[in-house]
Amino acid sequence: MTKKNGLKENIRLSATLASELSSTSPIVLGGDPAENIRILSDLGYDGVELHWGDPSHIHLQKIIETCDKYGIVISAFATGRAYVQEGLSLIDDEENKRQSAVKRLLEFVDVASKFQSTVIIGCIRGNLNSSENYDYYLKRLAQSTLTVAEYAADKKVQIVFEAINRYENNYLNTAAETLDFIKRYNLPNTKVLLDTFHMNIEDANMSKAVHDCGKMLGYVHFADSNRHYVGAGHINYKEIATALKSIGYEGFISAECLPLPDSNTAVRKWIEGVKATF
Ligand code: LER
Ligand code: MN
Repeated sequence: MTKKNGLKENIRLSATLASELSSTSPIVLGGDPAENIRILSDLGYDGVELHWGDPSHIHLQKIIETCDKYGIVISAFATGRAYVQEGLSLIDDEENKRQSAVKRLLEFVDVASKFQSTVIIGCIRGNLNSSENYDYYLKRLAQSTLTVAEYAADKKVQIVFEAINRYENNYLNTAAETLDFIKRYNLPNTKVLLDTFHMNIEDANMSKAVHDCGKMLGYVHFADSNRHYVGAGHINYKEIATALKSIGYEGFISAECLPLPDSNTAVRKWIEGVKATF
């Protein structure tokens, strides 16, 4: 594993990139991928996390050429924009729409398999109409996710399922719920994604959540309590770093934070904050 970040741990650092910025999304970099990848490389990042709703819309050729030039990898493909922009949901009551969401994730897996990247399942899980039908919809989510996870296992692509706070998704909010979902339905090749911004809202004890996931932790997003860069809020990152070290975490930690006060400052301060923490 090549690593540029200088941490002694086998942890690689990545940052979120989309075609454009939005003031409400935690995408730290937007616009020209080549320029953004160069900026990440200069700062000592190892990877880039791509946020597009449809993998066929990503100018991958340009991204790959630049990644190769600077020794950067595509850490993960995030898929939530397919829900936010097109309404694709893994629990849709309309079977053809549910299948469209599954098909989209299979397309992401196909692309990810070329780059040994992870595929993130976050808000594409959709939202429940009512909490009374929790078990019914959880089973439907498991059925959808199983199709994706089995396909991904064949292609050696890791799937990570993200615990997301209640104000964005109305189920699977805590680390424990997300871990239990993966285990209960025996989802192959699927691990948990913990995002410190969501954990700060949902998990009573953030380092316990990391310990409870243990080897089932597959990917991490770092954004501070206000969703700014690491160090801009009140999350105790020392405790989280200690927990990650003690479970022997060896995956990516990605900067999924707001581009504030501006993208360049946010990516610089984020990596300085992480290095000061480990
Ligand atoms: C996705 O990783 C996430 O954390 C969501 O909150 C994006 O809005
Ligand atoms: Mn996240």
